[in-house]
Amino acid sequence: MMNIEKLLSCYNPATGEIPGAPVLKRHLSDLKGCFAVVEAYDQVLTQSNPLLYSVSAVEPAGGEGDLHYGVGMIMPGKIGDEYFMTKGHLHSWRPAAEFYFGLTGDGVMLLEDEATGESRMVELRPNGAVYVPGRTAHRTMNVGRTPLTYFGVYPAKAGHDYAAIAKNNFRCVIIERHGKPELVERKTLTPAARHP
Ligand code: S6P
Ligand code: ZN
Repeated sequence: MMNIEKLLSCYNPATGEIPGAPVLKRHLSDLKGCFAVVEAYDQVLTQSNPLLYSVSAVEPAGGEGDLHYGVGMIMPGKIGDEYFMTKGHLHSWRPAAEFYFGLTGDGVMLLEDEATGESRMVELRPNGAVYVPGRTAHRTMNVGRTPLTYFGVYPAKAGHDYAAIAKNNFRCVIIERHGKPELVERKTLTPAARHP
């Protein structure tokens, strides 16, 4: 049996912090190529490099049937009409699914089937659980005005594959239209449509 430190960890749902767990922080400069409107991205970056999100990860064991979890916090904000978001990834071990549980704030997840490109926007809210199937790229956005925190549980051997996203990005983009998040195809974002 594992020792008690590995069996129990306590997370702060307001900040996403987990005492003793490593924290990964990503700033705007770490998300080059993620936002659809490059001019808006570059313009903000010339003035500041805000923290977009942080993730604290707990990895009690790395065996075949083990699980890991991460608690993420995404700050509120936008680049043009696009919300602050995560880089997004596929799992290196493609069959690995994942559960996300909303803790605080208002979020959405963009899910994209790797084989078909089929995309869905799913709400991530307190008391809501989002199932991310295997072979599905996932990216999370804060669509509210307060920090979004969430809890994600995934197989220990899932891993992160960022390369596929860096190459092709997601097929769709989630932007704010009339005060609400909307899923649109990236290719429809002509310069005119980008700045209504
Ligand atoms: C891991 C899980 C999350 C993300 C986190 C940050 O499988 O999906 O813990 O790592 O939401 O996203 P990203 O795309 O920067 O890893
Ligand atoms: Zn994941």
